[in-house]
Amino acid sequence: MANIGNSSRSVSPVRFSPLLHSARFMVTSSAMDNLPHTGLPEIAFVGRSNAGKSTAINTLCQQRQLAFASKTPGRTQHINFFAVGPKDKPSGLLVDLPGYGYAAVAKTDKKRWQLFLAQYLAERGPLVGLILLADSRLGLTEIDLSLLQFMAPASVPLHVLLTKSDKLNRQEGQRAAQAARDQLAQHAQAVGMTAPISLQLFSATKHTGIEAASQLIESWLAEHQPQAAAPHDDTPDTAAPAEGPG
Ligand SMILES: Nc1nc2c(ncn2[C@@H]2O[C@H](COP(=O)(O)OP(=O)(O)O)[C@@H](O)[C@H]2O)c(=O)[nH]1
Ligand SMILES: [Mg+2]
Repeated sequence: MANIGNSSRSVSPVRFSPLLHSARFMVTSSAMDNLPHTGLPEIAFVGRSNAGKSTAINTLCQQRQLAFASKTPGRTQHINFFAVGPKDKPSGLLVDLPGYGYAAVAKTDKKRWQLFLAQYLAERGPLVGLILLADSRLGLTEIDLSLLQFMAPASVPLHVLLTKSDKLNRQEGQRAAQAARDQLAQHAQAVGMTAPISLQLFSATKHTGIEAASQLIESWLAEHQPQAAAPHDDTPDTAAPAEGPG
């Protein structure tokens, strides 16, 4: 399993992603049947309420209020879409999925959102990567791990951000990361998930792991850009490239 950005104690300034910085709100959906159809690859952020999802999205995008970071967890029951890339030619979408597993949410609501997540992860064609956020002090819970099962048929890569790592010392952080890696490996095998899984520590306050996470998100989107149409060749033969193969 990849070991991305596990020790970001560098003193050099964090390089934020200009692509992610370009994120702007596009649309809100409330159900599976009214998700936008743009043809753009999308990356979804998911996690238990209060895991630090909104804060992570805002930090990765260097925007204060792109995703609303609420002190009252469990309130955002909508799916927010953000576009990234040039205004006239966006190259991808970030999707802020509703948080799950918050005790104060009615049982029926919980069920409804679990069903939605299961369906979204299994059937959402444009989904090219999932970012799962989990509080590094709590680790992965049963409901986090159950996502792997929903994802297995779709073969979408998963990247886990263990958030709020500023709350742990170095050794605790390493231990938390190792424990989560072991859990993921075990669970992936059990449900037959073969897509890549990676994990890193992340802190919005200390800016830990920003670069690794940004780079991975960028690479997922880059891999899924629609193929440019073959350029119309009106170059004269004499202007053929000087270098041949080999
Ligand atoms: N110490 C610390 N607190 C964080 C960090 N990220 C989020 N939080 C806090 O965790 C709480 C939940 O964050 P939020 O982004 O709203 O979680 P969400 O429900 O998953 O969207 C808030 O009080 C945040 O200030 C972090 O990196 N470090
Ligand atoms: Mg939130």
